[in-house]
Amino acid sequence: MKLFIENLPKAELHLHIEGSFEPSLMFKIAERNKIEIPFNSIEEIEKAYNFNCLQDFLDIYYQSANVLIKEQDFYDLTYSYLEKCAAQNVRHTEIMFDPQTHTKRGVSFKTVIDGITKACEAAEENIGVTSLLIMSYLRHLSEEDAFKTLKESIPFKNKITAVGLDSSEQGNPPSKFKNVFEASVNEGYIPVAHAGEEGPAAYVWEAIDILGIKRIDHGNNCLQDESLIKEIVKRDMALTICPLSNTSLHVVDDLKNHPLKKMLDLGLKATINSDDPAYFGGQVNRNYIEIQKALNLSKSDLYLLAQNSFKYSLLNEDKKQQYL
Ligand code: ES4
Ligand code: ZN
Repeated sequence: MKLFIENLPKAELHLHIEGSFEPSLMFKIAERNKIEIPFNSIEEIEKAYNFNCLQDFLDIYYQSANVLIKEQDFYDLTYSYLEKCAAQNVRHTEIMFDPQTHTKRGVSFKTVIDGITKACEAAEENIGVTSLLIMSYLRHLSEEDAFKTLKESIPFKNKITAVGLDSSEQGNPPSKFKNVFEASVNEGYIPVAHAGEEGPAAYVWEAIDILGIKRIDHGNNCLQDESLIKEIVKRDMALTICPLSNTSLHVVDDLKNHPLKKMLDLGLKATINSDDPAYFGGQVNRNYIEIQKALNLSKSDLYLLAQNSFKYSLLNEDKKQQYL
């Protein structure tokens, strides 16, 4: 099974580039930028990666991003992730980035996007991994702040395919971002959002009905509402499921109780992703391997999940056909 998974061509549809920041690279970049980090060793960092909930994780995730200052830092971060894609037979990836995490600290939007896009272009050329970008708004900040980010993105519009919504879900419903999503769609960005990770099914409804999202990040809690499940199936929307993220953040108590198989049985279009691989104990292939073991998935389940990853990518139809 392990070999079957490793050889399976796949796409990754839910990945935060800041969450791919491995401790070894963090030390290297902190040193060259002469920034103090509150850890003395990789072991100390790994020990700190023990989370009770989403917020616990986010606190450390934003702190780690503080060492990213220069275009080269964003380049190295992104290229190092794309090399891991190539090694895992991940042929295509849709990378989320959080501009506000960096612009809030005085790093310019241009520095962030130039570093990331140059790495994506080089990786496509050198190792054949294709990618596109999803600019994610931080939902714990105001809609006005998201509007500022939208405005900053306009000169780089041709490098960005979609907008997303991430960070602390509870208390920050999709409806808070109604206007900025509408404006983003008017600029040509495809809307997606994290919904139903820690938040209720009602937030998934809002993301669909109010933000008009085309794909649901996580979406686990849609299972609490039968009419919602029906609607998602009817609209043929995919869920980007992240098994090791779910157990790390206690969204699911044990992989053996993960609802993935149930989702497939209900006709929901699930995909397997790593979310924040440097923090949650595994890249995409590890997510496939662990969930296969826990739920005793068959080869045809795995093949379907990998097929879904291409079918529900945001690539235009022509490009998508090359993978299907
Ligand atoms: C995230 Cl797992 C998760 N959920 C919400 N926001 C995020 N940002 C990075 N990882
Ligand atoms: Zn996520």
